[in-house]
Amino acid sequence: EYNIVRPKGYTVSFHAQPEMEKHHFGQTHPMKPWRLTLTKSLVTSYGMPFAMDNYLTREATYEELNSFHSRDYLEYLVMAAPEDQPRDIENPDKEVKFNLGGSDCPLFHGLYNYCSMSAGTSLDAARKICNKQSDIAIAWGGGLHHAKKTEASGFCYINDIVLAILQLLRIHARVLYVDIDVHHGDGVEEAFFSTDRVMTVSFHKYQPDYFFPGTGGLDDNGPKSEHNPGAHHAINVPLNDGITDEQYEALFKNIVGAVNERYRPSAIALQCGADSLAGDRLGRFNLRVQGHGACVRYCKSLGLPMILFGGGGYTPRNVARAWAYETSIAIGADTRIPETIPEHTPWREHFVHDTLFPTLEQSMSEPRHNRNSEKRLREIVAHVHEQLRFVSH
Ligand code: VJV
Ligand code: CA
Ligand code: ZN
Repeated sequence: EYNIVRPKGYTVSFHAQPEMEKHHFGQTHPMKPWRLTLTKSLVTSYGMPFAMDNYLTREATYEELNSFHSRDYLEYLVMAAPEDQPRDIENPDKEVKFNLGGSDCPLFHGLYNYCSMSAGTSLDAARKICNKQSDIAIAWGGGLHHAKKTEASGFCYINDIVLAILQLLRIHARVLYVDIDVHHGDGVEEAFFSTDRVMTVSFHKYQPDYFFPGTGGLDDNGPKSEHNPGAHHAINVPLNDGITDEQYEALFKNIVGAVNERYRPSAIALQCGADSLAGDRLGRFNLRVQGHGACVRYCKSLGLPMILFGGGGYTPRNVARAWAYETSIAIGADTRIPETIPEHTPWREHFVHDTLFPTLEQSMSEPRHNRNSEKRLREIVAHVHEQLRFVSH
């Protein structure tokens, strides 16, 4: 028997919009908004809503989206209809305009509503942090880190993270952005390229011309001009296939710990893309739910107000496991929840194995070869520490 209680003197808010989960990118598209329903189902069956403030979020307004995105792009996004989706079997990546309509960012029914709900979730989370009504605000429907000011990219149309950080900057002098999605957080990095008020740190698989989006090399640290305040305020941690929990956790604590000490942010925005888990349809790493969650636990231990965003994650059962476990970390119930998925969990059969923590063997037929040498990881750490010497206290 276990008991989920509200953490004392500590507020966690959970922001979601079930309407968002009903949207479809297309039959076989890897991005499945339904994974959010599966996540909520697990969070609820473990009794976690009792320990949080739960909010049904509103849609972001056009003006709110316009705080980052250009009018010409937004106007097109409002107007674009699924009928405009090219039906060119020969050339499925032919896009219409603003990188919309290709196979990565298709035009689908209700696209604008989907985008404004995702953004609304993250904006509501940011407002709760700004008003000091939450210590940790959870927005699993957000985390769409590739979207650009005037262009969709990599399944992302509206950059809800940028919108949320812009809200945090009204109150917070310095915001730390951390990104554990298997892809490079290029849209967020680019949006805050020229400012020293946001420091971005992305861990990702890096292999230019092969793995999306191809940016985020070790030497990409912001503008090269020393006169630009954004110089040295982008940290990239390029990784290879097969990285393990032990390596990732050590790297994460070392780098995020050093960044925190040097930069002294007053708030953290953490993108928790679950495509860095073992067995992900698009991912390459060997992380388990515990290793992924350890990053969230470490950020929480820094004692700063924090937003947790979703992001990638293409094996829905594992996305739900990771985000439910990370919700339990936020409320401090991670040591008390049972490892066996509760009997009464809706769609329990979708989890295949009845544990919250599948082994690597349960996650994939054959574990991926680890191509991260200890020597290379030490070089990465050394480079990051070198960069941080240029960041003023
Ligand atoms: O690699 C790419 C771009 C291409 C052009 C489009 N084709 C489909 C693939 C190659 C160069 N895109 C990536 C985008 C990844 C986005 C990740 C988003 C996040 O997790 O970071 C945050 C939410 C890519 N990788 C795999 C696919 N696209 C892919 C897209 C499909 C698909 C299978 C794979 C789109 C439709 C369908 N199948 C039916
Ligand atoms: Ca990343
Ligand atoms: Zn991703």
